[in-house]
Amino acid sequence: MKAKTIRGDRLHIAFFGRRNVGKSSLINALTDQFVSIVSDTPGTTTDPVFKSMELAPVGPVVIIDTAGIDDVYDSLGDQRVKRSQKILSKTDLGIIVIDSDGIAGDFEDELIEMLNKNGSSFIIVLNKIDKEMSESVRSWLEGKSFVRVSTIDKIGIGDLKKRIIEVAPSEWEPPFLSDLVKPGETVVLVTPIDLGAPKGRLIMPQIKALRDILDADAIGIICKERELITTLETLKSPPALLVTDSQVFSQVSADVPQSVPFTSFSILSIRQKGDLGKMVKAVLAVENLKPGDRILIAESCSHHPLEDDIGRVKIPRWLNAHVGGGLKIETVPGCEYPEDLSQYKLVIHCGACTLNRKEMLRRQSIPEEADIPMTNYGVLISYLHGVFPRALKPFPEIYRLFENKTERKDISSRRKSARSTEI
Ligand SMILES: Nc1nc2c(ncn2[C@@H]2O[C@H](COP(=O)(O)OP(=O)(O)OP(=O)(O)O)[C@@H](O)[C@H]2O)c(=O)[nH]1
Ligand code: SF4
Ligand SMILES: [Mg+2]
Repeated sequence: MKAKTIRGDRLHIAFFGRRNVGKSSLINALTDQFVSIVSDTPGTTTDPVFKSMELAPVGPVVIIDTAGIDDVYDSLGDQRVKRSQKILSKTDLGIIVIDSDGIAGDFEDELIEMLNKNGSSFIIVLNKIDKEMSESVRSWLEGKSFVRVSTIDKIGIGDLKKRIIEVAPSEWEPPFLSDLVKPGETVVLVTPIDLGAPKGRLIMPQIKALRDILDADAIGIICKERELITTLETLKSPPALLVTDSQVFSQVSADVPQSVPFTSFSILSIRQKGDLGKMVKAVLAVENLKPGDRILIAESCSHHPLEDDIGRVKIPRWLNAHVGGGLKIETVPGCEYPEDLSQYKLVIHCGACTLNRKEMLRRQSIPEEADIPMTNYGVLISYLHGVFPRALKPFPEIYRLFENKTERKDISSRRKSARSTEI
């Protein structure tokens, strides 16, 4: 199958199948929302239904429900067939739904052929597993891989989400920031040029931000933290968004009016690569840490550590200062975690700039399955530097969960109480 380019910023997931197999029921169960009307009358969905949404942990998607097609309507002249076929060309990922006690055969084979021709990935879903399987369905499924669900008994919905992440085209990722600004708006980027900055170039998240600003037909202004106040003073109106390097969070948050939405490159980065909401919830585990607890810092590449390396020096120093010292912090570079994660009280993941979203979501699911909280550099630094939850304001769905949390005191005021730092 040839790889295809993803339409826009959202993964388009379309549900196909015969009438009454439970396409609309499956969409409602998967999204945990009422998207489409369900009824036992075959042919209930007559026109395609589009719903843009955030499907955790998959990311921003467009869910498309289609009219069921089968023998009754299966003539090429029928408008339903034409409309459903049109959807095929918009599909990044097709979900072919069949029902356990129904029939499956040529129609489903044709769907697979058309999706393949279109370069779209697909998943076969066997719905209504609470009912006995018919012979037609059993023989059609032979040798095929499929996900078993019952929307009535709410079985298999989690398995389908996992499969969607596995099968989603690997080049698919949500935007870095282009969805946060409108054409003509201004974005200010704050990038310190310190000893840690590479000579003569910008780093990947800064380049991505600049490119996304251009893609959004917005205006990008870039400055160091020392020039920020002057930069803001030269603007006729406040910027629509300000993005800073998280290492100067405290200073920048003091210089920027509360009304300006502001976040960091590393938070934008992890929003693009992983499930930001979960990373944010997990950061609250910091409050339960005690001296002696083991912490794992997971870096997804083995870069050459700098003198004042963020993962090996700065984060351990800030975290120990917050807890009162004595944490046992280990750093693991590369793609795999240590075998036994249960010994750790918290996993802190790097910005994942070398990973694609699929791989990052996989890495996020491993500590989650072991019930170990996992947060990330950008989220943790915002928490430790007193800009939590302010740095989440550009993402209203996540901010709302934490807006009643008061801003934490700046880390510098806590340092005095820090005991010895063990790295
Ligand atoms: N037993 C059982 N019934 C289900 C299940 N899922 C859906 N149904 C029932 O199947 C019927 C059809 O469901 P819909 O979701 O409307 O099916 P559809 O494929 O969208 O149908 P059309 O829009 O007509 O093509 C409804 O009566 C649902 O309650 C299931 O898992 N088990
Ligand atoms: S953020 Fe992670 S993947 Fe990117 S350079 Fe740092 S350690 Fe490597
Ligand atoms: Mg329907």
